[in-house]
Amino acid sequence: MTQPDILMTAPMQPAVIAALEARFTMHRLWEAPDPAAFLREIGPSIRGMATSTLYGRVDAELIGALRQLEIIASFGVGYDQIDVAVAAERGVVVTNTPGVLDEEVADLAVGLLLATVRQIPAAERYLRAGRWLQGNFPLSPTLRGRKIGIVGLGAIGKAIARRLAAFDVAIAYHGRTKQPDMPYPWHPTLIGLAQACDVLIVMVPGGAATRHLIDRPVLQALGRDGILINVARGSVVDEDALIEALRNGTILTAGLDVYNDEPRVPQALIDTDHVVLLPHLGSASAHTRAAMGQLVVDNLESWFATGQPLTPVAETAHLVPEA
Ligand code: NAP
Ligand code: 8YV
Repeated sequence: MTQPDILMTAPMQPAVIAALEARFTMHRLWEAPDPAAFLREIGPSIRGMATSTLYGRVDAELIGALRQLEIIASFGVGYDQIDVAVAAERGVVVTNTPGVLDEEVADLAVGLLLATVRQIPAAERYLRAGRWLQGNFPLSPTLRGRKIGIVGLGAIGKAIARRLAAFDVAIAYHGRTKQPDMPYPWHPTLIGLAQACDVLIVMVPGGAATRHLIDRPVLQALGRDGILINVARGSVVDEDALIEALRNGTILTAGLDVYNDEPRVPQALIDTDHVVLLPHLGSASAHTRAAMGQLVVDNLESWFATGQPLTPVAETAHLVPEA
């Protein structure tokens, strides 16, 4: 029996490539000297795609070039880089990697919060520069007595809230819908949450619906003692407004894992000593990245063996046949 043809858009871990090559005929788009010519040649035979945010947009043009495409298996839980509306219209199922990374990303978010409020990276730079010999590192702000607002109390937001319970801080959240089974106060508006809190942790999906949700008025509402932590997507925060707010003291500081134009980070942020900047590390442990890669493989295998994907995204779940 012939093996289905799979297109991998950008390099994944060697174990994922090996697992897919054992079961499928794999085509490597990133190695093609002329991707357009490559797609014209192999596009008509492609039935599955393995992709990730590393590749960039999976748009109407790419989906359109693959006339027999049945499934797009994406590495990562956020899939804002995929034009899911076009995929759904074409009857193409999209899968992501939820569940296997929640705890890892929540660990990172809490670590970033602590690093930011207690200025851990700056303190380490201070020691390494030999400055302790001249005197103690200045006293930092504190987490004590803070009210933490989680913007997007989904799978990862809840894992963050569970961890924060141990820090004896007040927790509230904003999302489009109230979650009655959650013990934390819900704020129907983001401005309301920002006014009530002095830390915002952003954990909503990216994409058009959440673009610049964190804007100038929200930062003003967060206030002079406010801390912004963003582990979601760069697009959710108006980066220019944030830089201005950090510069003029509208908010105290920020801890960021994600940016608008990764891997390019605005020089104004790099030059701001009191912010903590990470290079999109949320899920980036060997353990969790292996689990995410395995779920990409499992989704493709399951689809071609049984017609059932394991973790279809909501927008294409209706395309999955009844089991
Ligand atoms: P999830 O379970 O789908 O939760 C998303 C939450 O956001 C939901 O509670 C949802 O509540 C809320 N939400 C969605 N749209 C909203 C809007 N327009 N306004 C306000 N709230 C909104 O997703 P997750 O698994 O927790 O992941 C969240 C995101 O984190 C991912 O999509 C990804 O972009 C990002 N992420 C980043 C990293 C990293 O490495 N930095 C790693 C993993 C994930 P309602 O439906 O009630 O609004
Ligand atoms: C990954 C992520 O860094 O899952 C997500 O949405 O942002 C991260 O886990 C990313 O998907 C890797 O391509």
